[in-house]
Amino acid sequence: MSIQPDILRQAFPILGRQVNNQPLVYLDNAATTHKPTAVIDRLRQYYESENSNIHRAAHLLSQQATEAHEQARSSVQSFINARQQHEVIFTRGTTEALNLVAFSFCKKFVRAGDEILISAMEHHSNIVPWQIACQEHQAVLKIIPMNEKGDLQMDEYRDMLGSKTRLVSVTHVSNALGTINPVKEIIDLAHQQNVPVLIDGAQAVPHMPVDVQDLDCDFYCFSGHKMYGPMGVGILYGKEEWLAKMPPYQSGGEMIKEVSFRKTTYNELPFKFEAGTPNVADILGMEAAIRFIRELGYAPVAEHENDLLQYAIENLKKLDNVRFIGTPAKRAGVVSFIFNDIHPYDTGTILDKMGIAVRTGHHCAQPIMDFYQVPGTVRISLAVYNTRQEIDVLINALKTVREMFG
Ligand code: C6P
Repeated sequence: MSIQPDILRQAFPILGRQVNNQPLVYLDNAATTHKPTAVIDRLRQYYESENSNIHRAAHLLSQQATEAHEQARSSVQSFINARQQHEVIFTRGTTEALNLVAFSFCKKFVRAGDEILISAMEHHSNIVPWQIACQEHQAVLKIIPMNEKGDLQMDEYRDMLGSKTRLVSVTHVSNALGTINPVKEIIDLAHQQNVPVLIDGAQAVPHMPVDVQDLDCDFYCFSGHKMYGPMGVGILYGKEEWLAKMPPYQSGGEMIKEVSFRKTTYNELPFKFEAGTPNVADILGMEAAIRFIRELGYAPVAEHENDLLQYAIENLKKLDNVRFIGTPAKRAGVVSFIFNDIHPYDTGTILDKMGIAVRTGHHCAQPIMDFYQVPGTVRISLAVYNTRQEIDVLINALKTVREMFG
């Protein structure tokens, strides 16, 4: 069944509101997507009738909340086709998942002179944790270059892999360019040298199915709020063989087996990496978001979003004076551009006055802006509820922006 946005939109209450006295046109989905009623209702239901701390008490509410929490883990496991349930760790989001691996993996496996590879198109969350870890362990952070189109230079990558490489960490889809990276090839090449690979899937999971066993990635992470789920929850998938050897990231309740003032032993996976009370309600909300995506089906989602993407690019081109930032071979959900040499912030502010939400600036990817020597871009990012008509509104609004700036 193909997507029928007019019907689908009714499931998202916020899409009915006005912004600056105009119907909301929301094209900032890479920052966060809106939430369908099924997700909002799940949060309400949890707090109205299920709320309890988990893994801690003998009483019924706690038992039920614990079961629901672990059932959600199982839903995530099947969503990404992880081999084992305990390879799924709940985090606050992609950022925390990346910090967890950077801290814990590097503490165990990285020594002075070792190398970590990331790419030229990473979000700050997949740069700074590695910079800190490399500083801590006197390791070297190396950057896989990209070309003018915004595609990674795979030959260079192949040459960079070597006996000193301890880990590769790259994004599946660039949040600023939309590039879909050839992650399977990236992983295969690294594995030929016995190097593990982390994939930042924050911008992939909303748009395409992810099968971590098929990819054979060693770690994969994503956020609930970019895939129609709540904020404050995300996933780190890790192969057991790595997670079992890695030390805890944070410490406190839940991650321990036994504590005495003399010695503490740690809990088994996944709890070793889940210190403190988890965000149960939002985890259940994320499970509802997974259900929502599965019911839609990725094939119709991709078909609809690709249609919008091509339609947007085609019509932006007709405007003239649109400088596209990134023209990657394969793209998902994102178009970045500069319009008529107008500062992106000014374009974004005027669009907002017309009810259109886009993101402007560096998109937490400053090295990409440096590469293209621009202060920032206007970024439109799509979700399944967007329509061609909304793209028309955007294009007309850009014409007004052009008139205002002469
Ligand atoms: N990008 C954007 O507007 P968190 O904030 O932890 O949920 O996700 C961080 C993150 C990591 N990797 C990629 C590729 C991302 O796109 C993001 C978040 C948002 O592009 C907010 S800066």
